[in-house]
Amino acid sequence: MKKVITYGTFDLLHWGHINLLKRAKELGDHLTVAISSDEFNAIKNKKSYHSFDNRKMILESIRYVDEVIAEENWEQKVTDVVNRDIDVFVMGDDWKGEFDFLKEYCDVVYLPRTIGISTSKIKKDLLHVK
Ligand code: C2G
Repeated sequence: MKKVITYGTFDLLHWGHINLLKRAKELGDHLTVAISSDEFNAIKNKKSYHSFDNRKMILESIRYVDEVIAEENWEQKVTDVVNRDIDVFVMGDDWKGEFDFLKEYCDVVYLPRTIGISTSKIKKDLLHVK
């Protein structure tokens, strides 16, 4: 079984996230998503609208996602890849190059981001809605 993993906050889930998850799953047979905890989000200077528990529940309902785990820190990726027998690590290409150190342990794939949508765009656009 070819195992894939990806990491992210996945707040205010949108079609750009789904495009990423769909393509990640197409790279193998099993997709694990590591969702940033609320505490790790603070380290990333992100405040998500939905709590970790609710973001986890939403991700677990997606057909492309087989398992959801917590992302607590920047350092856990090697351990996750080794301990979970991961074959492919996937991220959107806004992260291109950032995780090449994982090439020692698995394939590293950066997929083109979906243009025209982002959680911050949603928040900004909604600010002006009456
Ligand atoms: N993404 C995408 N297209 C968009 C928006 C997001 O492909 N329009 C991808 C991102 O590239 C990322 C994933 O969706 O691979 C999740 O995006 P975020 O929730 O913004 O994740 P991020 O804050 O970048 O966290 O350790 C890695 C970090 O946790 C990544």
